[in-house]
Amino acid sequence: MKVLLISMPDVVPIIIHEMAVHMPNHGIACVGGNIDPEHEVFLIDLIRKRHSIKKYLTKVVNRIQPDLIGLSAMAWQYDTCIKIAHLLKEICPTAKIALGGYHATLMAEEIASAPEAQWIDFIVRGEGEECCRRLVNALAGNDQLKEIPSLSHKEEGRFVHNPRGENLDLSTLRLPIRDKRRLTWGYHIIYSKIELLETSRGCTRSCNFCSMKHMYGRTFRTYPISRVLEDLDDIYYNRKTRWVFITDDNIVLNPSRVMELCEAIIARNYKGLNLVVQADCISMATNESMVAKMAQAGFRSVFLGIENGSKKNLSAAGKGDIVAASQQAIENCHKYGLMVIGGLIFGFPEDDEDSIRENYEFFVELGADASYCQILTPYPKTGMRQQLLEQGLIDNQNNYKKYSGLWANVRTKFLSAEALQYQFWLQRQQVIGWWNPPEPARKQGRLWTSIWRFAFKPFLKMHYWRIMRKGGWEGRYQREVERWERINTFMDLEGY
Ligand code: B12
Ligand code: SF4
Repeated sequence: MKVLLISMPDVVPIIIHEMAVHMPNHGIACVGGNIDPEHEVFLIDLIRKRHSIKKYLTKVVNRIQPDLIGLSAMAWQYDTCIKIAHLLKEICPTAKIALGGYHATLMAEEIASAPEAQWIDFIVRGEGEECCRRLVNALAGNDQLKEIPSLSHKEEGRFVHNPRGENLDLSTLRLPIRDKRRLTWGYHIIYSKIELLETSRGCTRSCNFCSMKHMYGRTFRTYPISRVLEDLDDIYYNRKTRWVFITDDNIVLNPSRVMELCEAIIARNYKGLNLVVQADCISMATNESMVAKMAQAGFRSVFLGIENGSKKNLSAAGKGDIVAASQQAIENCHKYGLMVIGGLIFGFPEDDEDSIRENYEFFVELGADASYCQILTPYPKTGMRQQLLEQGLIDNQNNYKKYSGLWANVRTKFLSAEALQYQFWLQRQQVIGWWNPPEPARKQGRLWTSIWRFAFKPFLKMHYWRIMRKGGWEGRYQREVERWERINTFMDLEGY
């Protein structure tokens, strides 16, 4: 069997320009790596082919003639995913199409009964390695579709959803694909090569805006440390890549394991290794020795879910009061030279103009090095969505294309969705303003931070100054919104 796995081209410029970070999709790499070796597997990350999707897919699919094409999509990429499924059925009618990933998992029943089900043959719910491995074998005649847990397949033209399988034993999984079977290339973080690594899956915390509970339940599973090192060796020695983004939901849930993992990485003596990860504030605040060890092992940047400075909003998010923990976590990170990217969420029911500004001011006071700001998004099946539905605060319930964190799909008790969107943008410009790379960032990238400070920033300031002279803040905002609209509009997919 020939299997082609594809991730979506849609991107969000939440922290930085959409061209500045292009990472490979780890989901398709893991699924592909676990298909039995007698089958041929190819991977495509369409993020690297954003401007020629139809032409590129037509060329590759005609060359490979795959038997199965797997598509991976988050909620806000689903619209593009369906257009691509339609296009692929046109290019290669004999290929079967499987959907996997978050949206397919959370919305399997809805997808199965929607008109677009005509373009889809299978839905893989939850973890894909074992289900897809068996699916490929079944298509080769060596397994039975109806016996494969977590698979949705068609019988007499209608979808049947097999019962969900158990969470996988991570120690049994083979390494993800990063070799020539990956047909797209050029993955980078501000033009340094980057690869992805997974050391654990899941999270036991209870943030109610998060989709993870429906992927793995509230569980936390880890890969054996020897397997993590084998994977890191592949990245470091075979791919010759020094920047590694760790995809774990929350690597620090078990601090003693993090210590053990860091010791093992230090012992391997990788020179120039740079690790980037996301972590929760409480664990980073209460385990200073772990933070110190992480810095020693090569961790350079940490994304912290700070979310909000208001206790009321934190409680609405199911987070508990983490304000003091956020401060301590940042202090710990800075003490050991880790750059902190602080995640903030806006648009909770009680938010008004003042509280949005206060949240940005809170962020500035905290002294994190860069902000990652999103608007509260009612992802399908989350507790947050249910709460907001009950309060009548969701403005856009069904157009998932806008569910990327950049758009206001909700209103608050005091702001319409449009006003929330504008305040979210405006207050950010006024309170946070232009990014001034702090010392930890400058240390990590002297060249790009200098290019930003001395070339891009002055140019952009001049550019926006001209725009604002004509149209003020409103005029500049309208230009931004038009740009965001264009980012994920793919002209060659129009009509599908
Ligand atoms: C790492 C990560 C990122 C990285 C991106 C890495 C990358 N390569 O793009 C960063 C930090 C940049 C990021 C950004 C965003 N992310 Co993110 N991210 C994650 C995270 C933590 C891990 C993803 C991962 O690689 N997992 C490891 C792999 C192995 O697992 P996987 O992707 O789930 O794949 C498995 C299954 O889903 C399935 N599968 C997946 N695809 C397919 C396809 C087929 C054919 C099959 C059969 C199976 C299959 O099998 C795989 C193996 O078991 C997830 C949460 C999570 N734990 O998954 C959130 C998550 C995917 N992100 C999410 C979101 C919303 C975003 C942003 C939109 C946030 C924002 N507003 O900025 C952006 C969008 C980025 C972009 N593309 O422009 C949401 C998606 C929610 C949803 N319902 O769609 C998640 C689930 C977070 C959450 N807690 O809710 N993210
Ligand atoms: S800490 Fe992160 S992964 Fe865990 S529940 Fe909260 S948002 Fe989800």
